[in-house]
Amino acid sequence: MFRSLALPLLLTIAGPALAQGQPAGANPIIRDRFTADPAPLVVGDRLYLYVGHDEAQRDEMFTMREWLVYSTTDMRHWTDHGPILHVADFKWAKKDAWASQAIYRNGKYWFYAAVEHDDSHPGKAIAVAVSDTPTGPFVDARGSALITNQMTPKGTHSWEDIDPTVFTDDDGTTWIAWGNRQCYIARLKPNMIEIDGPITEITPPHFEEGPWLHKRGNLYYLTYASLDRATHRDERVSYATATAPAGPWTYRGTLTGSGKYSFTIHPGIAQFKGDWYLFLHNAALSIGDLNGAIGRRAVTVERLDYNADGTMKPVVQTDAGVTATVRRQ
Ligand code: FUB
Repeated sequence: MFRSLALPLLLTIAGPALAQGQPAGANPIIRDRFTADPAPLVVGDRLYLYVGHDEAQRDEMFTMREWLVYSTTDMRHWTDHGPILHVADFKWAKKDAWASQAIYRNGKYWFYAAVEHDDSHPGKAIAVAVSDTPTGPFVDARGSALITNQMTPKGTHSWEDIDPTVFTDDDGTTWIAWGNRQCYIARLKPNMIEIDGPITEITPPHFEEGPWLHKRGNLYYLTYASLDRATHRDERVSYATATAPAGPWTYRGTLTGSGKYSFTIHPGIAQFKGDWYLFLHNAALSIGDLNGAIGRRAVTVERLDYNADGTMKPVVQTDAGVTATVRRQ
């Protein structure tokens, strides 16, 4: 269906060499902590990257208590702004600082994230926090969950309502999509803390989790972690396109393979200073005696290119990341 990725014709290493012998900006881009579920947000000439902090010890699955934010102006050098929010800041949540995304609207920064709700609404839920700046401090914007497991009764498992992605269209409507196995979409009210109207299921083929909405030209993209259990053990990234956020969505196939050593993968897409980027995570980082694992991931970034018809060119995950200047045919 798609043109295959042409071999790089030109490779340039940029930026100063790091102690480990990796050029600045090579993958993984954060090396002193395990990070997952990257969500970029461009504000002026700076790109902010919101991530979950993976703190799993030994063979723990996920131990995630807080979200961190980093920023860059050149896609090579990253500034650590520290933790911006702890799961305990949502008084109604029990645990699990899972995937998130921040968006700017009405003069404020809105941060949507998956957490585990307390026993009043069992299951995963989606929280919303607000700040005057992209680096916080963020505070719970509602004092309750925006979306609970009980609001999507079709789902068969308790972690169905995770991984929010938010996108404001040219007409000013902000949409939120989310899900695990089922993918849902709804409008947000202009106050950004309430769902406006119905929740619609838009589950594309092999949808597993981690949806990401973006628009380029007149085309909408729903990019997501996919799992074809008949053929693959680990998630890959797939995508669908549409001419309206509510769909219908047309499946466009896989965008990437699996993240190195990782069951999960999580796309985050942004256009920055004229180029498009695809953020992902893998489990290829070791820190001290802790190796990468399902709950010890590392965020990466690759350039994203489009074909003339709007489809995205398959992305090969590399160690060089954006430090390689790639010219495609
Ligand atoms: O990081 C915890 C969960 O794993 C995320 O919410 C999913 O997208 C997967 O990456």
